[in-house]
Parts: sequence; C-alpha cells; structure tokens
Amino acid sequence: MTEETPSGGRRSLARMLGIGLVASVLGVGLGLAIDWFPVQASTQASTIDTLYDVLIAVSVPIFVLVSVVVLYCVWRFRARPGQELEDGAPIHGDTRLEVIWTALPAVLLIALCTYAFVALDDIEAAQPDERRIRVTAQQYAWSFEYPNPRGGEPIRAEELVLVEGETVRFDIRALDVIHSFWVPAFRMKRDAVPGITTQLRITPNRRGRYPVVCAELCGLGHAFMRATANVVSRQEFDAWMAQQTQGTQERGG
Ligand SMILES: [Cu+2]
Repeated sequence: MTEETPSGGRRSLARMLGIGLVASVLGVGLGLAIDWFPVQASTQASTIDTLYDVLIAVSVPIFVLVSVVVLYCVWRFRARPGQELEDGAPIHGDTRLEVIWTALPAVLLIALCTYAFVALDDIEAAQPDERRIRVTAQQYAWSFEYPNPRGGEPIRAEELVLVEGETVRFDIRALDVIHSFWVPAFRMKRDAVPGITTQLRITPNRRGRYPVVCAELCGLGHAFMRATANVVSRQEFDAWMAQQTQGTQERGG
C-alpha cells in the first residue's frame, strides 16, 4: 500500500516532466534529422520545408508530453494487490488546469495557422510574365497543354517541360473524379476537381527530371498515374517547343 503524500506527488510530477523533457528533445532531434522530402526543385520548397520543421518542433513535444503523462499515470496509479475491488479517489475539476489546457492549444493553433497562411500567401503570389500551362487529370494519366506560340491549337504533351527560373501557373482540371496534382520536388500540391479549374503556382529552380504523381486515391490505377516534370534551360525549352509545333501528331513518352 502506498499512501500519496504531497511530497511524493511532487516528486512524481518532477520525474514525469523530466522524462517528458528528455523524450521531447530526442523526438524533436529525430524529427528534424529525418530527411522527409526529396530534393528542393522550386523556390517554394524551402518555405514549405521550414514550415514542416516548425510544425515538428511544436507538435513533437506536445505528443511526447501527452504520451508520457498517460503512460506514467497508468504505471504510477495502477491498482496494487488487494485494491481490485476499491474505487479510485473521486477527483473533481481543476479550473486553473482547464483554463491552461484550453487557452494554450488555442493560442498555438492560431499562431501556426497565421504562420502557414502568411507563408502560403507569400509563395503563391502572382508573378509578372508567368507561363500558363493547362493540366488535365483523368483516370489514370496526366496531360499538359501549352498555348501554341504560332497561334491556333494548343500544344498537348504527356511530359511536363518547364523552364528553370520561370514561374508557371497551372490551370488544373479533372475529367472524371477528384485527382491531386503533385510534384513532390516542388512541394506544392492542388486538387483537380471535376467542374472547376483550380490553380497552382510554381517556380522551378533546379534542372532535372522529377516525378509528377496523383495524391488523391482516384481508383484502381491511382498508383500508376504518373508523369515526369522535366526542368530545362530556356534554349532547350524553345527547341522542344519548336519540335512540338512541327510534328503535331507525334506523341513522346
Ligand atoms: Cu488520380
């Protein structure tokens, strides 16, 4: 039989907070050390990655604190032999504690929402001379339409070719069900919804080929709904575009 004394309770609380602090530091360290995302290939990517780091640094200690309190209480206040038929002590509310655990999360949520909103608003701002590309999602393929530099029918392509350093505004639509246009290396993602056109802005800043994926479970072939985003120099892009305008019926890749 252990009798709960005020000093014993304080010692338990100190031990619990100590374990929580150590676990939080380990958790945050691990969370920040893990490389969650692929290479950064757009100017938007670093802002998003910083946002995730902040979210990890804030949410891991809260998760750890809650877990430690739950696990510690399960162990510390377990029924001892002979106590099976006893009831626990009746405990009523603690106003101070309730105010704290309501106000603190509220303040935290509002602060994080404001930060995320400001970050998004900043990286999604319209840029002068942005190129417009129409993205069409369909079970289970992506297709891309570029305005024809010679006028007339738009250029259709199955590969997304982009110019390094040039902002693109994607006008995204879906022909059947909801899909989601996502190039993980660019970080930004937007749903493709039948009946409306959604928009997404990206400024690729690193040459290379990056996977385009669908991030919304859209049917049996969802996992195979992939394309390639090819970020190239302006000269390469112009050469590619010239090729596209010549052989209008040719389809690559
Ligand atoms: Cu899809």
